[in-house]
Amino acid sequence: MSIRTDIDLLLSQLGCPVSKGGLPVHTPIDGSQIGSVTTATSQDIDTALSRGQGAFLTWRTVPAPRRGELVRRFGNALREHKLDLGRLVTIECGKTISESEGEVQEMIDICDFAVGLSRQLHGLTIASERPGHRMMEQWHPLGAVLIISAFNFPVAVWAWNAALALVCGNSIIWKPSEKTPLTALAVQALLDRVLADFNDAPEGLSQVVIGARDIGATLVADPRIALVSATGSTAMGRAVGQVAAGRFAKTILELGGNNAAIVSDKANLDLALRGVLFSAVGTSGQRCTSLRRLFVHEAIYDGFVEKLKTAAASISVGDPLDSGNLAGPLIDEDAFDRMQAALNEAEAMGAQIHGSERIKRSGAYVRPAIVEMAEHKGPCLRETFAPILYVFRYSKLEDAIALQNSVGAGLSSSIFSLDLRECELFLSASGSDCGIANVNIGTSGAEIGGAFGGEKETGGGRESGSDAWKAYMRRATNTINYSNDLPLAQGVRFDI
Ligand code: UN1
Repeated sequence: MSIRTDIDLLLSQLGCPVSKGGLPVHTPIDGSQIGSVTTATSQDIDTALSRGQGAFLTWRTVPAPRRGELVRRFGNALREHKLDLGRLVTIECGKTISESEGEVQEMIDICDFAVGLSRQLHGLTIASERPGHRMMEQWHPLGAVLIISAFNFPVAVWAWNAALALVCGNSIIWKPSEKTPLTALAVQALLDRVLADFNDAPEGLSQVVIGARDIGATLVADPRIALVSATGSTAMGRAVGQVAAGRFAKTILELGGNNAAIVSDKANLDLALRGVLFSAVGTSGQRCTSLRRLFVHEAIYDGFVEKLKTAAASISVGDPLDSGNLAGPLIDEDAFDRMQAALNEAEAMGAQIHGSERIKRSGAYVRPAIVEMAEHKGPCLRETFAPILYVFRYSKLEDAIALQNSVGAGLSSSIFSLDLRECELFLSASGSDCGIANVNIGTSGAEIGGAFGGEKETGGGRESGSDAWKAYMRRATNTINYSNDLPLAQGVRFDI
């Protein structure tokens, strides 16, 4: 079966009408066109914003556990269609089938989490300093939430936001990457089917708006959007953050990473090798959590790096629909060019490059590159969305931690060590400065139960688990006087 036929079949199984429009959609598997979609006009955007706002006004009055019931049903629809949706993700963004099914599982997991949360959106009761008074805080729905998602996690990152936003009483508008609009339309079609059978859901509760950057910019600037949750590059986040700040809108920014791992001489080296490889090579280095820099202790450097080079060279890179492959293609030729540019820059600085050969077939298939660097400079200071792992030698852990922290991004990090003091130092206030700091696992592949996001140029936002839901609500502090007096706080007197 051709990919084109496969995709039409998948879309119909997912209940998504095959649309035709002016924006062509390509598969990175062989670069061929697999469809085309319609981009939103300014009238469409205006209509979506008004519908989104109208839907919010109704949805916020639906009891939260009932909102959770909608998300529960959606989670079940995802369970039912996990394989079809996973295959669609593979075709549209090129990650392996196992990773795509994992991505849909991540959607299911966050739905389960959000269902439980729908009965736990609670605030505090606070002791008042005034007699006959009580203080409390409540969390209320916020408004229409704009979700801007990237091609590399075309559905899971939307789901983190959508599931929480919906149980928190908000409406959602999704601006997916223009590289992966079909998965967005398919997911929306699944949700639409659930919504159609759900009495309390207002029209326009969840909408998709397809288009390029300019459409995202129009949405971000509009006062009908209460919260912008954007995943993508630091440059995109800087632009989005500034426009949103100009009108005091809330933001959750989940931007670039330049993630590092430290392999100590006291590590379980076999385990470290596997952890490093998955993080560096998985999703062909196109996760925001992908491992990009590796600090290896000098006492084990030669042996470990030799094994790493051999293992990286043996990774089967090829058709991601073939479950025997561990890595698929890069998203497009531009991504390949950016990888080459970074490698050329490293080479000019005297780095030793192992791997990185282009595999001769249509599509941007490339072997992972292990790049031994003499200095922590140049291309390793920025995120290149490709399987490049820059490797450095260290002698003192404090120095490795300082170098790890010396880049702009602050998303994910890890240490491989069996020495308690080393691990605790890494996790301490003087350790990793990232939003995610792991021990004896790699930098990628986080579970949904924790808050996901990073510091510095990663944008500071937190999504997914823990108390990330609070960003999707507004906090109201209430002071209630049940006495017949009116004492003022701080002992202030105002006698009339
Ligand atoms: C992303 O790359 O934007 O932790 C998200 C991970 C995945 C999510 C990555 N659970 O690698």
